[in-house]
Amino acid sequence: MVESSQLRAETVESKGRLSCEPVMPARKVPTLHDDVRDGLLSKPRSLPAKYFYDDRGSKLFDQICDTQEYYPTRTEDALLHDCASTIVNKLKPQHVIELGSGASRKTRRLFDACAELGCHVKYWPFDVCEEMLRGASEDLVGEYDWLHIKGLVGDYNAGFDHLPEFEGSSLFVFLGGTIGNFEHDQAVAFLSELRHSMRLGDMLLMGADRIKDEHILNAAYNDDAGVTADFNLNLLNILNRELGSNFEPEKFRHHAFFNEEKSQIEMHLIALEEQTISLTALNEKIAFKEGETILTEISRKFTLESLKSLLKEAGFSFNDHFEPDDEYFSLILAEPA
Ligand code: AVJ
Repeated sequence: MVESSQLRAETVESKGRLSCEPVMPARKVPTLHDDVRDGLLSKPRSLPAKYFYDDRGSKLFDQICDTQEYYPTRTEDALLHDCASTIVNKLKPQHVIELGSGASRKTRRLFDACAELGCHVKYWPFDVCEEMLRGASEDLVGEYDWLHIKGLVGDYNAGFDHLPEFEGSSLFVFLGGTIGNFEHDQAVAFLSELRHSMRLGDMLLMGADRIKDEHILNAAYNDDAGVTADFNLNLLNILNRELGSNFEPEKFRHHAFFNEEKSQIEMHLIALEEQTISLTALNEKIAFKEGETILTEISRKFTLESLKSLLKEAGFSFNDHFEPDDEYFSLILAEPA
């Protein structure tokens, strides 16, 4: 009896520290239909990488992170573990705003440091998926009894004009190396826009993957168990569902390689045979020749110098940098210039 009422009180109490609100888009973002018209119906064929993450895609991505070959997630996590208290000490933030927070797994490293240093921040996870956001936040308020969370439901590709006002200093975090999914110009535009919503004294903590031995890069996107291949091919199931198309994933093959000239991993789906696909929702057909490819993702790899210059171009000044001994991954701290 006592136990269950205590449990109930705790749930009510922690619920009081958690709420969600929508973030209005600052502009219209292209829909999947738009992106398919622009990217898939013209050559060279491509689609933005953001469409991978339906339920199955998100689960497959989690599985990728657990493969032996995919080093970025565990490298970034260990790095954040090591530098979190330095960062928290430096900024003493009142707010942590995370772009694309997902399951907020790595962010716990920051909260552990906050707890230790008595820096009781308010957390603002920003994600398109409200269900994921609520689930992750409920766990977090249970784990950290001082943590207040306001979930921001929205698409960070639609701009930051309608973010709430954060009173006091804020740490913006953009982890996972997702910045690598953007072309250079897109990355500059995205970061400049973010900078404009930041105030003097705020900081940005960004994770980015580094250029390294080509074999290690290639292996990370070609794991032996074939999880990355399934993740890539799952995009065709997503298209079938959203567009009423009739892709047969077995008639395509996963292909990922490091394009040294562009310093990026490219993931492609290659048609194994000639085939014609109907896109019912768009009233269009696509004729694939054997060997024709769809570029489904770029994942750019940086040097410390190229990272610094990207941030500079976006109006940030360098504050600090953290890397492991093998220099596999970067966490870079920058502030509005
Ligand atoms: C989540 C975008 C950082 O680019 O490495 C993993 C996605 N794609 N394996 C990456 C991904 C294939 C990942 N990011």
